[in-house]
Amino acid sequence: MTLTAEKQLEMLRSMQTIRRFEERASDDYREGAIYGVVHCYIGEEAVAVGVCAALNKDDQIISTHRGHGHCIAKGADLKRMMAELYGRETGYCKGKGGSMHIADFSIGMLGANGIVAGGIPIVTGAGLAAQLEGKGRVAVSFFGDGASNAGPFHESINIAATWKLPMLYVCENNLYAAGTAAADTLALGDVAARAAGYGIPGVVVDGNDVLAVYKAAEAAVARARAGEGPTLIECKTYRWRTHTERPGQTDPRPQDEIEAWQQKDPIKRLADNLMAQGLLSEEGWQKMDGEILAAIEQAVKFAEDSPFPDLEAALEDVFAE
Ligand SMILES: Cc1ncc(C[n+]2csc(CCOP(=O)(O)OP(=O)(O)O)c2C)c(N)n1
Ligand SMILES: [Mg+2]
Repeated sequence: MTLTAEKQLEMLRSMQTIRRFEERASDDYREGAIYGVVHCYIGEEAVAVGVCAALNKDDQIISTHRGHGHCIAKGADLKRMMAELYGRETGYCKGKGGSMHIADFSIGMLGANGIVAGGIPIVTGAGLAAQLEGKGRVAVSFFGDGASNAGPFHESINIAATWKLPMLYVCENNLYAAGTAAADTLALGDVAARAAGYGIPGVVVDGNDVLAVYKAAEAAVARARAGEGPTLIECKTYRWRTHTERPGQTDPRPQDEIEAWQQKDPIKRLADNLMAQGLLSEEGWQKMDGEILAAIEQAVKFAEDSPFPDLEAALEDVFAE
């Protein structure tokens, strides 16, 4: 299906919102205003946005430790996200979860997850629920190349393939799991090749091309809704920043590799493409960016103006003792 200009502009806005949100979160983290750990998705925005653009609001997704992009792409509220990062009572988890635990069931965002591969079985359960309910909903698991080597990935994809669950398994192959190169842990060059072992389609997509990601997701969603089962989509991409935002950490990745991937900026690529077609002007792009920055400024102000949770609240919402 050809995407309308309006939809492509929406996708551009969503990708730029992720980038600007994280640039601000990173700055504020380094200044000590944000607690816990922050992992940035910058450089990988086209994956979350391309996939989520092919979903309905009631379709469900699960995220990873690098979760801001998935939240924003699924339509999460920037104010409640920023308040959560700031540890404030108005945040998505009342300020008690931080960056790696943002969830919003009302938009089908089942949560980020600090356990590598931990979200995959959970969202496979959501896929089973979707199948049992029979309303045509699909469930999407986002995970990294590192997670694709963990047991929960294999166990989940096996049962989803066998039971033909309406699912998308979206691997964000950014070539590294923290400091470990995928080439050192992946016997096959492509994670997508593993799909053959489970009897489902596996596709490799340029994860920095949001339109290509959308197209692959759209086909997989159609297959899932038709009752034909899951698809494994591997998006080749790259994170621009260090594994976490903690200052001073070593980054084993070669500088020229980082720079080469920055040349493949997914946001610039879509913006240039829209400009070449006359669907976006330089002024229009500046205006959009200005609106995004203003929304993020408001989100920060909302967070700063919100109280920290009461000390007694530490024992509320706790499900294990
Ligand atoms: C079960 C588990 N093991 C180890 C870690 C520490 N850890 C956090 S992120 C990460 C790397 C994950 O790599 P990948 O799945 O490729 O995701 P990426 O960070 O590249 O997005 C590791 C090892 C963890 N959080 N959970
Ligand atoms: Mg990775």
